[in-house]
Amino acid sequence: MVDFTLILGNKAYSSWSLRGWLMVKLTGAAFDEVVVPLDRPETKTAIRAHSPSGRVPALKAEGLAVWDTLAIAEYLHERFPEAGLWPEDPAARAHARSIAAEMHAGFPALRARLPMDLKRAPPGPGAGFAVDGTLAGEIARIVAIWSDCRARAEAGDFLFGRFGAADAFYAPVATRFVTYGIALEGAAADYRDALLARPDLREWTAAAKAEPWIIENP
Ligand SMILES: N[C@@H](CCC(=O)N[C@@H](CS)C(=O)NCC(=O)O)C(=O)O
Repeated sequence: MVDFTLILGNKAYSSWSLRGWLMVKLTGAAFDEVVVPLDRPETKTAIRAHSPSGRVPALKAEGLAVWDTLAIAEYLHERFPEAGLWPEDPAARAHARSIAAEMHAGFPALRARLPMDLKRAPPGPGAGFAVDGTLAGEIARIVAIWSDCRARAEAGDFLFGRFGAADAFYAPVATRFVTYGIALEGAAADYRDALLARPDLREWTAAAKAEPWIIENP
């Protein structure tokens, strides 16, 4: 039995923390949480007490710290092979790692203009966020990734069938599409809805809404 502690940022705003948390939840392992409020004078020092990078999430276990969501995914996959973080089939596994890495390394306009904000109320009908230029291209790329994966998936509701690490990497994007009023259709809309219906994401969102901290976003 290993004791895990997951170091997180605010649940309302820290999309990387959400990714890490969903992956640890998927293992079924018990874990403690430490939430460090972001965007404060003491934030960096508080995170560095746990995570040498000064960023969250970080997973503390077995006398070590594992930081960065990709490293956490690989650590959990090795430690809990039965959890299905990555698909069993090698080709699907390579594809899942590719799209997770693409999210990890890319989509700068999405991050800058649509930061995750679970306290934000969705806009009314017809009042969605203005999407143009680079952001439109990034959203089209995400829709293409989701649609392609769903067309290949033989069963289940997620990118490679059952929920795994690749879905955790795209889960915060589903919340952004709702809170910024970005309309989707077809397989991409169905996939967004499957993510949002998950009890783990609902649990995180309820905790996010109950947090006392507010960070102003665009
Ligand atoms: N590449 C990192 C990104 C982590 C990251 O940027 N986390 C943000 C919060 S979502 C952070 O720690 N910010 C701390 C700060 O800005 O002081 C990962 O995959 O975990």
